[in-house]
Amino acid sequence: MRITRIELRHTKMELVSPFETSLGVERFEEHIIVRVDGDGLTGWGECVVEPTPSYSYETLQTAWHVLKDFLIPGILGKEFDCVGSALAVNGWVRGHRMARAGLEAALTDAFARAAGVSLSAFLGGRRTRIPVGVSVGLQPTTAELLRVIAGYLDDGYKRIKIKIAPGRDITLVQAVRREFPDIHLQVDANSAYTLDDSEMLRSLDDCDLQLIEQPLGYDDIFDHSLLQRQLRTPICLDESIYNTSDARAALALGSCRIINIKPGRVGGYTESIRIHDCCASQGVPVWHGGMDESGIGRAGNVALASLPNFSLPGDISATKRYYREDIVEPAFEVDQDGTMAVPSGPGIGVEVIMERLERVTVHKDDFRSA
Ligand code: OSB
Ligand code: MG
Repeated sequence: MRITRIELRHTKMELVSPFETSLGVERFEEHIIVRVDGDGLTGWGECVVEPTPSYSYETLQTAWHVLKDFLIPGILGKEFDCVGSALAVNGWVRGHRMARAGLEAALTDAFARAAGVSLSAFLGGRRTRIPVGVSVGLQPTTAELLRVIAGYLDDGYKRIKIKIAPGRDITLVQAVRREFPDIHLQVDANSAYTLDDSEMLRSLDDCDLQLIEQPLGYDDIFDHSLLQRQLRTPICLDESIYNTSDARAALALGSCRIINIKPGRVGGYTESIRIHDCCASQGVPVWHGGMDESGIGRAGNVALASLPNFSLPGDISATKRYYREDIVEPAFEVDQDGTMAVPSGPGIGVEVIMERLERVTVHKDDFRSA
């Protein structure tokens, strides 16, 4: 495939309700939508950067810069026989994983379409439906949290993750457990604690949680190993796993027993699959995290999560949990059994509605080969 045109769009979409975590409150999602054209085909990808360097050190501006000035010039106008050969050209770029993942996603969609297969099949996925869960932000009151969770259980979700933060942790979890004794429940701290909080974290052991996600430092592996020794509940790492080497270190040290994989965080599908395979070889389950993607990123997540070792439900929820109107059709839905269908059409398998994409575009830039 010869890459003839690449387009970047800074998009801004309003969430149906504000999403609060230990990192702050979000009312809008601003991402970069990447479009790659070649051989008469179009591929789409979503770069899950945020405007501020909070969850990740990358920002919308750094990703735009790295894409525009390095990654796009590396491949524009060139001919590639597979995704890997296009990635290899930009292999010298260190870090900036979200920027790289957005471009890899668009290229992979284009190559899957060229092969006439779904992205799921192209990546090695086998399942036609995947188990999904929902990530519930911090709420103004405990009563509101219980009400929101009840609504999601009605929607069919079988696994609930709640965000916790210092002062808004054990009492919340106990209240949720009292109200819903049997649900699969997990918590996500987004790095809000230190080893000084071990006592509170140990008290979570009595709440029958599936896992505690990223309790300590966003780039820590060692302290998590000390904490995991004190806990019966599995720790799951999100922020501190950037690549397969980190995953191997974390598993060897006993820093976690489960890993959350997000292609944006680790630099794309290829690295995600390496981590998936590494965990599978050690009997460690993984699950697919989320970054409040639009339907373009969500379609990619669903396809990746159809690989066999994504055995725990992902943070891949129905479109209506995030947006009143998405930029793709059809909308993603969750069934009463807590599963979501994996699109089977070519590539990402959903249609990008250009008029809606245009409406959420704040700024765009377009790069063409001579
Ligand atoms: O830590 O998993 C996280 C959203 C943005 C950044 C980090 C996280 C999240 C979520 C939402 O938890 C997951 C989703 O439903 O997309
Ligand atoms: Mg997380």
